[in-house]
Amino acid sequence: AERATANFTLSRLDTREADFEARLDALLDWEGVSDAEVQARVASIIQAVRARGDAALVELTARFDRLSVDGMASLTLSAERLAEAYEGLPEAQREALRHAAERVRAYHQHQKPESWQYTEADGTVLGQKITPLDRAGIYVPGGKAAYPSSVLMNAIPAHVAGVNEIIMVVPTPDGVLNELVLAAAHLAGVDRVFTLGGAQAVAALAYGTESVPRVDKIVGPGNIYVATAKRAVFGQVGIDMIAGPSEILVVSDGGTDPDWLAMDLFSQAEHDEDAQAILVSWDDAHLEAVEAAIERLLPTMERDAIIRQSLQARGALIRCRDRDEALALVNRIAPEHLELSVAEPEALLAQVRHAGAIFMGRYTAEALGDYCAGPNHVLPTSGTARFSSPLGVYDFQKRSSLIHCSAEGAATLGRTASVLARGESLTAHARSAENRIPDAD
Ligand code: HSO
Ligand code: ZN
Repeated sequence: AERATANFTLSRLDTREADFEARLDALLDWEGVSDAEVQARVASIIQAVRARGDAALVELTARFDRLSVDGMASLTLSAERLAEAYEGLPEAQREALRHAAERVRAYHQHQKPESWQYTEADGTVLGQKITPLDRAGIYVPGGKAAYPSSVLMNAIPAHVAGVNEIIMVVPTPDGVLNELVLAAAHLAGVDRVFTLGGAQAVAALAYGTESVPRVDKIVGPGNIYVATAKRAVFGQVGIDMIAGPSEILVVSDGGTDPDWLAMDLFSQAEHDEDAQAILVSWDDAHLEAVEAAIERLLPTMERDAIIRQSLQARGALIRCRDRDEALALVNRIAPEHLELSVAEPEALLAQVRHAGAIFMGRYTAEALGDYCAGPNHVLPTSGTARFSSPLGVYDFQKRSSLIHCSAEGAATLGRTASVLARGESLTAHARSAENRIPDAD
C-alpha cells in the first residue's frame, strides 16, 4: 500500500484492509518520555537555582545561552521595553498583532466562568466563588519555535482571568531578542519579562529567586528539558498540559480543492519533523488528487525538508468506507486539530466527541485558528482530547466553595453530621455539630 511520491513515501491506509488497525496503531504511537539522564540534569539545575538563586541563573544562562551578563538586571525587560518593541514594528505587523489580540481577547471574554450561589428554604446559602491566580508564569521557547501568536494565546486568557501579575520567560540564545515576541507580550498584558530559558527558567518561576518572583502556575510549550522541569516542579506550582507534537486530522468529502488540503496538511507538518498530518476521505479519486497536489507543491515549500520528514514518518492518507467510518476514526484518534472539510459540517458535528479544536467547512483552515480566529491554539495533543480541553480562562482561575448556614440549617445539618461523625468515632466533629442544635447537650 506504499507508493513512492517524489523521493518520499506517504503511507496509504485503507479501513478495508486486514492490517488496518495495526497500521493505525503504529501511526499514532507516540511516547514523549524523557530518559533518566535528562531527568538527572534537570534535577541538578533545579537544585542549583533553589540553592543559589540569581547567581545560578546568571551562570546557567552563560553556559546554555552563551550570554554572559554581570547580574539579573541585564536579564530583565520592563513593561516599557515591551511597549518600545511594539512601537518599533512596521505598521502592518502592529495592525495584525492588534487584530489577532483583540479577537483572542473577545473570544476568551465569553469563556469567563461566573461565581454562583443559591439559597435553600431554611436560609442556608451555598455557592462557588471564582478567583484568579495571583501570579502566572509564561514560558516562551526561543529559536525556531518562538511564536508571537503563542504569547497571545498563553497570556491573554491569564489577563482576561484577572491574574494580578503575568511574568514571561524567554531564552535569548547569544542575546538575540525577538521583537515580535516582545510586542505580542506588550499587547497581551505581560507585566515583566526575564530573558531566561530551559529548566533554570522553570525552576526560577516555581521557587522564586532574589529577582524572579515565585508564580502560582507555569504555562507554555518548551523542549524536553522544559517539559521535564515542568513535571518536576508540579505540585510546588500548577502547570498546564505537557504538549506533544502538533497534529491535524482532515476529513474531506472530496469537494475541497486538493491544493487547499495539501497546504493544510503542510501547515501542520512544517512545525516539526514529529508533527502529524492525516487526511481521511471516502472518495478514492480525491485521495489520489490530494496526493498529486502534495507531490507538486512540496518542492515549492520553504520548509520542504521538515514537511517531507514529518509526512514520511507520521503522515497518512486514509481511505474509509463512508462518513460514519470517518467519524469513528476521528473519535479514535482524538486529534488536536480536526478540519471537517465537507459541504455540511454541522451534520457531522454531533458525532464528533473527541477533538481539541474543530474547524468547520471548506473555508476554515487551521491556520486561521492558529493566529487570529479567536479560540486558543494551545490544545490537547496525542489523543489527550479524550479527557482535556484547550487552554482557557479557567486555567488561570480556581474555585472556592461557599457555605453560610442559617440557625435552622445548622440544626438540620448538625443532626446528620453528628450521626456520621459518631460513626467515624470522631467525637469533636460530632460535638462541634451538636453545639449548633438547640436543646441538644
Ligand atoms: N499549530 C500550532 C500553533 C501555531 N501555528 C503557532 C503557527 N504558530 C499548535 O496549535
Ligand atoms: Zn500551526
